[in-house]
Amino acid sequence: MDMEFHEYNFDGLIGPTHNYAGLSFGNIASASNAGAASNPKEAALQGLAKMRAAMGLGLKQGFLPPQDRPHLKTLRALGFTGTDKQIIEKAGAAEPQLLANCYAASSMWTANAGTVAPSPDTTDGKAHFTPANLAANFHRSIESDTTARTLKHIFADEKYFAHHEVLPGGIHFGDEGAANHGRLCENHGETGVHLFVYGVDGERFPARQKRRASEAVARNHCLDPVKTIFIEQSKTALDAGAFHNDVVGVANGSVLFLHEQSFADPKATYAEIRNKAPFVEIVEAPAGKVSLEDCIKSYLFNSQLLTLPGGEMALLLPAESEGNPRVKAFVDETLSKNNPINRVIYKNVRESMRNGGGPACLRLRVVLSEEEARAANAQFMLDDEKISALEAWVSEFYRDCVTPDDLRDPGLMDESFAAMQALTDLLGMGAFYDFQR
Ligand code: SUG
Repeated sequence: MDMEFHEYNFDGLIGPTHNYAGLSFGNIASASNAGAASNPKEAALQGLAKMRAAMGLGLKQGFLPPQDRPHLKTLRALGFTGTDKQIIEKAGAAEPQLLANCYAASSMWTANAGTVAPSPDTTDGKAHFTPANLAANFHRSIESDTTARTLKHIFADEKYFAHHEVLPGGIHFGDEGAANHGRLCENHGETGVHLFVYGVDGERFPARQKRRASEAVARNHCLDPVKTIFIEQSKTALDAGAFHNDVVGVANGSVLFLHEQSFADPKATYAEIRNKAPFVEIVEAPAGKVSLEDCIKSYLFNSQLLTLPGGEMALLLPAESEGNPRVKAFVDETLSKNNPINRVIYKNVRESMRNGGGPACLRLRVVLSEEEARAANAQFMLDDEKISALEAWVSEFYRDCVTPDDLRDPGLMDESFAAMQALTDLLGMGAFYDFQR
């Protein structure tokens, strides 16, 4: 068996209805841009340009397709009847905010699609997937069915891949996927140590990830308890706007890169991490140099921390981080110090950032052996030809402006479904989406 493992980043291809509806309580960017005009075409092209940049570094890149929006199946379940057009008109007149929930392109943030355990870490030697229930926000909770279908479609071979049900129980087992999960390892193919970060409601904002959800995922994924750590997020970080832990920290390989106020009890947590993962290098930003507010605005820690083919690590950061002098200075200092991080690239993903989604939110990491990668559906792996085809698809079908009022126009639905039909044709997916069934 071929034992070479690589990290594949599966980015969310940003969908044609990307808009700013202020749907996510506790996500400051989402709230402050509510009602603004979005540019779906620009958003999707920015996302693809980020994927190109990662590929340019010699990294493996895949993508998850967007979901069908507006989600008519949800609107029908909520009692809106008639033709597709009538459903949009009725919902738009009676409950415009509900309609906006059913129009969200939020499946782009695939760090929230689910949690993944690579095969070197699981007792049955398969890669395990649990789609996230995203119960904390209505517009995100309606993603999980299609996400489950998508993951099974791409990782279909039961010889290599195990799929679990979305966790039951709504917010009692609120699960936000990989955005609150990290994996430390000496090499991607060695058994990893899993960090599961959960929250407890703050004074201002509710916690989305529940400890018992993280525990259930760890059980489902057949992880060795000696290699799992459950960590409480600090309420200070949550209340400052870190609605997911990946806004204040990221783990890759041997490195944990984070803000000193990420965890409720950093001292005990670092001790446990050092005990279970003795190889770890903790690179911490002191609040005196970079405040939590700077982190939330710049998304410094929502970077992709990437192991390059030569073994060194690069940070892929949003342009907002370069624009903040304290953050930029801390990045430069990190690069100059004796640690594996010695490259940085800044990318413009502003359309996503304005809804609180940085580079790390936009990708789901899946560590695969070469054999497992060959067993995955090649349609969702990127090369130059495929990424050019997706860019052409975006340019043909996407609008460059969507305002809240536009969501009431059934014409936007027609365009969105035409785009999704063309995408399923391009990717050989058949009648995949609810609107096609
Ligand atoms: O769940 N924003 C997303 C952003 C998710 C970011 N992901 C990670 N941190 N991994 C959310 O809050 C806003 C949609 C709107 O308001 O229109 C939104 O869903």
